Formats: sequence, structure tokens, C-alpha cells
Amino acid sequence: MKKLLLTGFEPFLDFPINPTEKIVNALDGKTVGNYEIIGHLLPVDFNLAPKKIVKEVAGKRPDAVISLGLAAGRTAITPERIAINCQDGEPDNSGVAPEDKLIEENGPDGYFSTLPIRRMVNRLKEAGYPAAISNTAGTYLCNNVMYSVLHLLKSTNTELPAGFVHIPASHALAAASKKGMASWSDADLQEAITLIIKELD
Ligand code: PCA
Repeated sequence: MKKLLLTGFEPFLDFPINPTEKIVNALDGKTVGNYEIIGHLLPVDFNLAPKKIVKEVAGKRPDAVISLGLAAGRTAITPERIAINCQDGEPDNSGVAPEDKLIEENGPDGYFSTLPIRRMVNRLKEAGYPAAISNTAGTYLCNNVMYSVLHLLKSTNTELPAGFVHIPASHALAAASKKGMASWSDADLQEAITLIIKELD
């Protein structure tokens, strides 16, 4: 049985709930398609999150890596096409707010996802879920984690499917938030991620 490292994030900024946490906790230890899932939650922390995921990949030696993040306001499940070598954004959960910084001094400008993102989107649409490829993962923690994993894999000549998928808010988050935002049920979010995992060879 192959192993999939599936990561999510803790709550951040003024979002009291991060729906990725629930998905990762629900799928941890389960088998989906050809993969046994190793769930891991990451802190929203520029210093810690990249180190933690790199340690997980190096230590657990998964056969695939899918990281999940909340993109509150998006209406669809959005596999990311590319991660860029940039850190810039609001203060993280430790108060660190980088501005126009590189993630890797000598790293390339960007890395493309090595997940089958087109197939994933098609599979979701066939099942009736809104889905689209996203061409920007932003410059916050999600982009950072995606870039760091792809950089590790490239620098160690390791070929495996790895990348990032942003998800919309859950109903619980939208109800708890003062901002209006599109939301999905936890059941649909989890089912959508399960379908994505089934597209991995
Ligand atoms: N979403 C943020 C960081 C944590 C999360 O779930 C992002 O899109 O960068």
C-alpha cells in the first residue's frame, strides 16, 4: 500500500475554524484509493510550517503529498498550478509578517505542482462539485509550504506527486465569521478531497 502525506492547517488570522483540520483528522489512518493516509496538521507560522512538512516528507517517505489550505471566499475546490519563491503577507500566528522575501535564496522563481491537477478538476466536476485550477496560491503560508516541499523533492531528485489544494470555507466557518463568504458542508469538502486522492496513480 502506498502512503499519502495529507496536511492541513490550524486556524489563522480572524478565521476561528480551519476546515482543512477536520478533513485531515477525519482521513488520517484511512485508506483511499491506493493510498494509506498519514494526516498532519501544520502551524500557520512562516518559520515552523516549512520545516515541519519537510521533516515529515523526509521522515515518513510518502509516495505522494497533498497539502490543503483554506481560501476563504473561493467558491470551488482549487488545485494550485504553481508555487512562487516569495513570502509576503499578514502576520502569521507568531506575529511574523515577511515582506517581499525569498523563500529560498538560491531557489528557482517557481515550481509547478506535480499532482494530476487537470484530472483532479475533471473528476470533481464529473461528480458535480465546482472545481478549477488556480494559477496563484498567493504568497502566504500555503504557497510557502507548497514551494518548500517541491524544492525539497527537486533538490533530492525525488519524483513523486506533490502539490497544494485550496478549499472554500465550511458552513461552520462562514456562520462564525463576520465576513460573508461562500461555504460548503464538511461532508462535501471531505468527499471532494477523497475524489482528488483517487486520481493519484
Ligand atoms: N490558508 C492560508 C494559510 C493557512 C490556510 O489554511 C493560505 O492560503 O496561505
